[in-house]
Amino acid sequence: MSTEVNFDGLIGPSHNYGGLSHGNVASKSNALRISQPKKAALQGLEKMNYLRGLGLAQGVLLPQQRPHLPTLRSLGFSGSDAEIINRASNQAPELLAQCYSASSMWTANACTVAPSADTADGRVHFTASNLSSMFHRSIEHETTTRLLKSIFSDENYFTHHQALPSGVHFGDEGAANHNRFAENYADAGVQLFVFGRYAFRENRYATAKFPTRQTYEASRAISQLHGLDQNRVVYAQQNPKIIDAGAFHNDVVSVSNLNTFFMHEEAFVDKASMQDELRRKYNGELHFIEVPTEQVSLQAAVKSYLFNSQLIQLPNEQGMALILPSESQENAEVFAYLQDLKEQDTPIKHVQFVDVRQSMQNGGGPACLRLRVALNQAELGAVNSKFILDDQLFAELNRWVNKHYRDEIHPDDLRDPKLAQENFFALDELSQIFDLGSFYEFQREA
Ligand code: SUG
Repeated sequence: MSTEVNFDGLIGPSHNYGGLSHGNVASKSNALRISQPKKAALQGLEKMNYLRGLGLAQGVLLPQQRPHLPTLRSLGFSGSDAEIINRASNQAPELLAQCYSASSMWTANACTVAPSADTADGRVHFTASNLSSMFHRSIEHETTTRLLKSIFSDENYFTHHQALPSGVHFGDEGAANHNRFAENYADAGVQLFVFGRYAFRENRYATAKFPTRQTYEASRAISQLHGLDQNRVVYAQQNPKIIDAGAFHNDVVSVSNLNTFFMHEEAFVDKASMQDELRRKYNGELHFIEVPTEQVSLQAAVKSYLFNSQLIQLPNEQGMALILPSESQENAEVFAYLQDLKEQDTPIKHVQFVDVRQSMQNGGGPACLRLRVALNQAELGAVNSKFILDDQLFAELNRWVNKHYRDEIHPDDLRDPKLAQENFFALDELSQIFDLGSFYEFQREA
């Protein structure tokens, strides 16, 4: 027996709207608005608990240290914490903002995971994503690797790889561009790696104007590191048109679960070959649910995040549920499509909405906030159980958020060293809740 555990990113106390992601429509259009970190984190926790209530195992990944002062130090800012912040805020406020993003909340980008049923050595493999395309995200992977190693520490079951070499040629955005198909989570699957362009080979199709964050070379390297059988791997290129419409990751235009692939009809450059190859390698029945442009335009798909939903398997033969952002309920075009979908005979039997608006305004829907890890019973037993949500942890994290988080952060608040101090104080207590010792850099510097 295997299950899929969703590890959601706990939204950090510095959640703010920096407008940092070129090509991410929501991040750009909400740039410099006032954020609500407490509300954001509580919305995230509610979503986790909702999925747990549906009978799914739910995990938690911790926020990273922000502001990330080690990065500012490496860029030549020196002195005490307050001095570094004052200097950066006077000389380069744009760098301070880069080091202040709570972007590690979007754990679909934390790493790529290969379940043990697919790997040559029978262990679960993890590779933290280098996130090279966006500077504020490129500083996540070291801490991500450290965190994953503390949760999945048993080397009999788990293997961790360093992030790929940095630089845009090996730009890797993790599970957000990766799908896996299998009849059951325990079965050997077929993995689909979606990329935006070739970095070294000539591109057959025009490439997008917006950043194409994932390269073929990165996807290929991950599949090799994870020891996958190439006869059970498919690589497919995302449609540049859709990247330019704002789908900076493939999980903005498709989502899969087990034998089902829910996608926008324009998501791929060569959909027919991708589907043929998947069918051939899968060797079983696959359900493709394609949403036509006629019913849901690219703009509506990107605005509503219809596809950035979680497609989950409910227990007790209840079928699959699509867990969507409330923005999909409010978009007339998308909502009409969903009514239609419910009438169709597909594996998707339920449609539910969750409110993660604070994250959505930075371009992160329900699916961005979670990392899927398929585990068998022995592997699940080897996971650090502190990171699995139960009533007690849910209550503890709500208490912690309510105690430490600000109601609002205005972009200018980042200039105040007091905010950094508050964040570090909160993270110090968090590391104790999870028994992590001196996990954060500021704890080791003291
Ligand atoms: O990388 N937004 C994130 C959103 C990531 C969504 N993830 C998936 N689709 N899987 C990004 O663009 C915005 C931060 C800011 O502007 O303050 C940001 O990083």
